[in-house]
Amino acid sequence: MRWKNRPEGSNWGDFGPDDELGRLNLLTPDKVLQGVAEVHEGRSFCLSLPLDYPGGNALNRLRHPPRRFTSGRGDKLNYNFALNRINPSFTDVVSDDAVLLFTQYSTQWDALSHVGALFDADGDGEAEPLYYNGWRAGEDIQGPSGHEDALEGVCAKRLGIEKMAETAVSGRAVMIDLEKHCGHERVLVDYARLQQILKLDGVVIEPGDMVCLYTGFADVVLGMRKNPDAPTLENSCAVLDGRDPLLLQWITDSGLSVLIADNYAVEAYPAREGQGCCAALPLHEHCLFKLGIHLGELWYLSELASYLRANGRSRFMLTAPPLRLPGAVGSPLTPVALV
Ligand code: UVW
Repeated sequence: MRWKNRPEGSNWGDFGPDDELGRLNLLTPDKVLQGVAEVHEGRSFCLSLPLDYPGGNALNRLRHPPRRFTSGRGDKLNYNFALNRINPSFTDVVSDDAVLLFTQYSTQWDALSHVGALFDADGDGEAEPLYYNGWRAGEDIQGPSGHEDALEGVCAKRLGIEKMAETAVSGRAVMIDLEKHCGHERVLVDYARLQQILKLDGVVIEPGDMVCLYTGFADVVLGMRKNPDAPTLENSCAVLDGRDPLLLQWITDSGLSVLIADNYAVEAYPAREGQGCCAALPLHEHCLFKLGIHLGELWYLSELASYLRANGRSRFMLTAPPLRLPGAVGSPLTPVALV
């Protein structure tokens, strides 16, 4: 056993001592069939932003837009390259490219290795840096030795995003339409407000459902046409109140499998002030560290949300695997909804 004590409110060990999937374990074949049962019209929705949005780095100064390169062929660029240049009888024209991508710049999943916490799991009186299920920073999740470690170099040996990809992330999803009730106003949604909205809209969440929060934030981002300004980003649209213990308890009790939003961090960041020493990202701590709930951020939910709103529905089929990129702590993706 890697730990003697598990964090209060955590489910460490419940899915097995070496589990790396967390609540993805709830995406069972039955859950996929429940998702399939929501497909009535054969319409599909792309739930990704263009990956060069939000544009610039006003949202997070450490994350930069994708940069695209082309590979070389000797001193030539391997782009629009007519192969008759190497053999006059060839008729092909080829292009190759490569991308430098910050995995959490745009539409993304957070892996369970994205945010951990200091916690005394071995009972020696000293907190150590750990991730979900007690996997250890520096041993199970090793950082690169510099800025340019290759993929096969040191990286997350446990809890990498490829574990999520291997499950194919498919099943029934439920939309909570916060934008309908809050507009584009910056509203801190706590447990009471969330319950009110669920009741008003008749939204029911069952264990294993993938939960999506539509806030309108991605519409604000798209409207700024890749030139966003920080104050608008910081003051637009609903965010969850990660400091509300009742809201965190609801996440535990609902049995939701993953939590997704079209906003920056699902929760308010910075969070409102906490008491004493605590997580800067309390909902991240609760979901990624304690319960093994992957977080989806900056998804594009607008067209799907307006379809569901117009049709008095909240449920749909979702397929949303990340890149199967060994050891990464997050990933862009192109989620697909079917209704
Ligand atoms: C923040 O950076 C606030 O959130 P995330 O890392 O999950 O995008």
